[in-house]
Amino acid sequence: MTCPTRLRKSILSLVLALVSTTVWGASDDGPRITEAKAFITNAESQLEAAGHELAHASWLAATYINYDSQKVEALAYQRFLELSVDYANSAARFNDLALEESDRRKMELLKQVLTFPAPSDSEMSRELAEIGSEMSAIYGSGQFCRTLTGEEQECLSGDTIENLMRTSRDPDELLELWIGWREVSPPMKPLYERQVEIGNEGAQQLGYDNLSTFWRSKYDMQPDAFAADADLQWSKVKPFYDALHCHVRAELNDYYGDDVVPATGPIPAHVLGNQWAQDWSAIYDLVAPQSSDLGYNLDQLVEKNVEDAKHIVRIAENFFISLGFEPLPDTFWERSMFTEPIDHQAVCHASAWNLDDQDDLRIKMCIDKNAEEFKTVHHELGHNFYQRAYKEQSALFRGSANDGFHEAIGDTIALSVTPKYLVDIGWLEEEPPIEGDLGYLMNMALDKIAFLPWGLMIDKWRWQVFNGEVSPDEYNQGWWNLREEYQGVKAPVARSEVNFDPGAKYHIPGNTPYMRYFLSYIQQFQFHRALCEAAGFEGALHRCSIYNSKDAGEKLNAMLEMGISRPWQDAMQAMTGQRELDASAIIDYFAPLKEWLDVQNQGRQCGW
Ligand code: X8Z
Ligand code: ZN
Repeated sequence: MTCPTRLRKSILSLVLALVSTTVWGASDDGPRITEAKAFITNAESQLEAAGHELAHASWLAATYINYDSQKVEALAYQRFLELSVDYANSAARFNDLALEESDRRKMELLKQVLTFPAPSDSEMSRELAEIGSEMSAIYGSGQFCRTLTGEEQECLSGDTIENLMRTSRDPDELLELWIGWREVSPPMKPLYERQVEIGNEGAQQLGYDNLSTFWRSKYDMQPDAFAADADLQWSKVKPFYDALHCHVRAELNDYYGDDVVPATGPIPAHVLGNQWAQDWSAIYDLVAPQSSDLGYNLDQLVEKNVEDAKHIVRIAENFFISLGFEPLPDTFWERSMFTEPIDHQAVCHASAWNLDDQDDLRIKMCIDKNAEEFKTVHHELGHNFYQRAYKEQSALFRGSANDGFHEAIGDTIALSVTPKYLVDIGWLEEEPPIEGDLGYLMNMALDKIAFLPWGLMIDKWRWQVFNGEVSPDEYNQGWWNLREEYQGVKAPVARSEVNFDPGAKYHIPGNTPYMRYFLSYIQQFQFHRALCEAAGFEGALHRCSIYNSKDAGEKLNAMLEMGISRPWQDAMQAMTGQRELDASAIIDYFAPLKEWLDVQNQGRQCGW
């Protein structure tokens, strides 16, 4: 039965509501809405111009480290900081307005342009800008000099040390390199402490409790809910990590003996084939399932089939072209840095750039011919193709749906570097038999699963530093507490607060938030699953390659083009049909390996 009285009332309130927004609302807010729109237009064009100036200065500072390039970068950065802080603070005056959704989003994004906001004080902006440039330069020009036989000295760059740590199996050498690289970071400690002080003040001025809440506020959800979701995903993958840790420790104990790798407790951090114990795939040979080797060695295939650094990039570019993307522009090939310069210092840590937000795409890398770098090149090009896909968006919407998306694109493509793909590009004659799959999965897990706790703990440490839970006289202890708790690794020698081990990882002096990689390592399996489905693939996910699939390319591009114009949940839905982060994809991918690990670990004492 209907109810005429209630109906009449609701029609009346509807009419009133319409009148109040269209007539009264317009007379009140109309001019202010126009003002808000003009404010956004100005902000976008000015930030864009200052951003381009900064991008060129930063490119110079990163590819040619010297006193002047640091100065030029710090000055450009100071200008950009002041401008963005100014806009971020001024945006608050439109808080009470009923703006249309996309303008409201832009107002929010304006607050989040910076990673480390400075307070509105030009002296502090200058200090913050100079600290940033100085720390990056210390890291980028860092070296470890060791004495060879006799008096001869050999100085090694961070990149060279990283390569040696992948291949060396001499525990004394590994220890020497591990300690040596960490001599680079103690001078950063006072700089870092001051940077946190200034950044916290800047975040507070923008209305956040501190930098920790500020950093966690960039995910279209409440900051605490974001942290809780990351913990939840980790709790789902942790049993897998524990099983991998258990097996790897047992095999390393077998290989190196009790003195170097005890059979119980955390694993010493220098023997996992990586300077930071974040990717263990370099020790595949030590831990591989003996009866199920993957049947080929990607390091050797790269070495055999690749002419030089540029050639690797061409191969990765070709993958994107096979999906339907346009080739990279000529300027990419002319302006990128592909190898470590021989006559000056540069920051070797890989990165991808778009200097004019249109087609001035570049990568900066010191490419070596090995499997890890082969994947990293795909990773970097993922950034470039994403940047180009969203270039038509307005300035504030040119960005990744959330920062994990940007990190996940190239990695998603690299998940398609399967044996079938290697056959397609002529590197293998035929696909190895299915019996080798455990070896393939082990190799992948040593990268993708081993990474997760590291991906999570770095920003856990920073959040604790930012909110004061870890004070400067506990920086290093706090770091190692988390490394032990999450990764189950320990420092191979005693550490103290004279050390600043966090600073020996690029993203700490470089001020790059790290949770993005944790997200990426979960999301890329969701993306891979969705794109394989779009490509019409049926079978085990780890065998799927989307190479040559225009359908997968279209699906990917539709998401990339959105930039950050919509909440990330919408972008996730466009690609996967899901609206949330979901560890089930990575767990399913590796399920056969988990079964095998559980059998291997029977009778072993796991945990640390
Ligand atoms: O820093 C990177 C990329 C550049 S965005 C090379 N990655 C993290 C790292 O090296 O620590 C990719 C994997 C994690
Ligand atoms: Zn990246």
